[in-house]
Amino acid sequence: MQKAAQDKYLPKTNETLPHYISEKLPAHIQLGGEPSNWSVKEVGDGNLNLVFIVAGTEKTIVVKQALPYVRAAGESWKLSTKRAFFEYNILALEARFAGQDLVPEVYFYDEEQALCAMEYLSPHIILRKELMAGKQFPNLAEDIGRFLARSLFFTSDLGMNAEEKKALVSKFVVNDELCKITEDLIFTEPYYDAELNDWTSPQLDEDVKKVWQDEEMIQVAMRYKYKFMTEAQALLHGDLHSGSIMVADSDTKVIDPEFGFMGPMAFDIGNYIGNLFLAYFSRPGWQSEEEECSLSQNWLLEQVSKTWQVFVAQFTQLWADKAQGEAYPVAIYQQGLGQAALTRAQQSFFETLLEDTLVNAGLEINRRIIGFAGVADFKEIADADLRAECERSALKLARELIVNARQYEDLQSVARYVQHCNKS
Ligand code: SR1
Ligand code: MG
Repeated sequence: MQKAAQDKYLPKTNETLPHYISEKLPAHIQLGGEPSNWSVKEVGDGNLNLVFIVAGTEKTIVVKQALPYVRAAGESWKLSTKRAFFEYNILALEARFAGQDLVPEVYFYDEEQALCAMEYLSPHIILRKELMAGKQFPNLAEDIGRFLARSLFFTSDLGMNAEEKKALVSKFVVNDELCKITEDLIFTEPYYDAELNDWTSPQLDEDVKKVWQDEEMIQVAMRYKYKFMTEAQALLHGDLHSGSIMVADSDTKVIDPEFGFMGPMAFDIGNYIGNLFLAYFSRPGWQSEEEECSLSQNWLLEQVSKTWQVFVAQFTQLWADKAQGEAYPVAIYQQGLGQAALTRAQQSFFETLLEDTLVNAGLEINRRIIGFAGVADFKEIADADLRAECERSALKLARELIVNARQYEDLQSVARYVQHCNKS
């Protein structure tokens, strides 16, 4: 049977959205007033989608719709609208495993329209914007550490039985288009003269050429691209940068998991930490007063180590209390070799994870400075010489993290190197 014309995918507009929503919203979500009087604003400033804020007299909601192309690049860069399916399904899994308090509530999903209606987060603001304004959040490390520990543990072979875990692998392996974007933009393009690359030129021209000739660093980048493509360890958010997190004074919400799939845990952790380092190196562009600038940088460094500490502590606790996967079987450890052997196995697990996290953080820094999709932390520093100076220090750290990750036993020693990059 032919689909009714009104069911076919069509990008929504401020005019068409109210009527559509009024028909779709579940009965317990009432915006109040007549749909024709609802206020609708399209506020999407990300790279991919339409995002509307719809307000009635009683309630406000957010509606996110995938476009059939990359918004930031224009209609010539085609992208299927399938990503709304991944976003909807991953939000549900994150609510189940990480906790509903850490992600927005979803009201409905329309597969045909590639659209999700969800909670309007207020007074939350995008974390990146708040970090650029020099703001600090007392619960941030605790919340993101918990998000990472729970979402990664419960969807791995430690916290989930093999059958359910393999079903997740097969459900999300088809997020191939967005994975390909990550494979190209993070792991490949920054390492050669790719058309979409976009750095502060001419100030960084020589620095970027050096990157393209740096075989030692590029070989590691290629090794981690392969890991990204082949290691289905746990369900990733897939794009956990500071633009995918919204914060209020003491509340944190992780949004936008459309890049999610079953991949290496260190990718999510490294992505987040890499963005804290980007914020760190951008500070001189936002705070010219030295003391204020270094206070804010110190807070960012504390966030890096605290997030990792919370992650490790909570993941270890879950491993003790909730292990039900096939990996590191209970029969071998709790009933066999004993607790000391399990502790040694965990130490080695976290050592590898820290190394991989640092490499991924370095790769994230490089891509945001050399590649397509730079970050506002740097892009919005108007003085290009100052911006390039900040970016050069970040590139120095990125190289160190990628090439020498194994030499760092903890994030405190990484912090000392960061401070050294800042001064040189
Ligand atoms: C074409 S999409 C560019 C970037 O935006 C998203 O937020 C991801 O970070 C992606 O790499
Ligand atoms: Mg996004």
